[in-house]
Amino acid sequence: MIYHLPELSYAYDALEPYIDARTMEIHYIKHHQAYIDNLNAALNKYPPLQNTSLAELLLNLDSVPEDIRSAVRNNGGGHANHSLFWRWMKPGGGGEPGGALGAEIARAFGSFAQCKQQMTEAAKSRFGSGWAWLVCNRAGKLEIISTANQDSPLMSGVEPLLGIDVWEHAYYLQYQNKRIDYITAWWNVVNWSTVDILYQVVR
Ligand code: MN3
Repeated sequence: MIYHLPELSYAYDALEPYIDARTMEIHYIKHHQAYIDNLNAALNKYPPLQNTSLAELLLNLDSVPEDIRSAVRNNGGGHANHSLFWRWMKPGGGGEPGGALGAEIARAFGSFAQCKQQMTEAAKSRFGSGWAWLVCNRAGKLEIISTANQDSPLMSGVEPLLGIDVWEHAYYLQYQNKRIDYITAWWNVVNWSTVDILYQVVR
């Protein structure tokens, strides 16, 4: 057992009415834990890989043994993505980023509203399961992208600054098929402090 469920810094019902308590509980305890269990099981077959950071494994999937490559990609990606996802939300979140991050968002997208609109569109139009991201790309520029399944931007050497999970397990109990309602609500719980911390590291 090398990877563990990170602590959640708020209660399951803390993000209501935007994210319901039952969804939070199942998402965290069942879905995230399953990614961790499957990742650990895969790495148990290759103990030396347990000393490699998850970011390194994801960036160099080609050098991961083929029989566990898909497991590492899906479950390692799932663990990396969800570990950040919980920190990207907080009760009383939302609003707009300030400081250097706010300035860079305005410079890159024209305005925060346009950045939010682009990310909302990426999240809405991601077919099937996946994520939409605000990332800092290899050229050091902010960009909106989306990925399928549990693929992480880290796989292409791109740093995720903010991500929204648009798998149905993230919203179906409360929003059913209305993904856009979930996305719209989610902006009210975004924890810009976490985004700012991540941006300080990559800028
Ligand atoms: Mn999820």
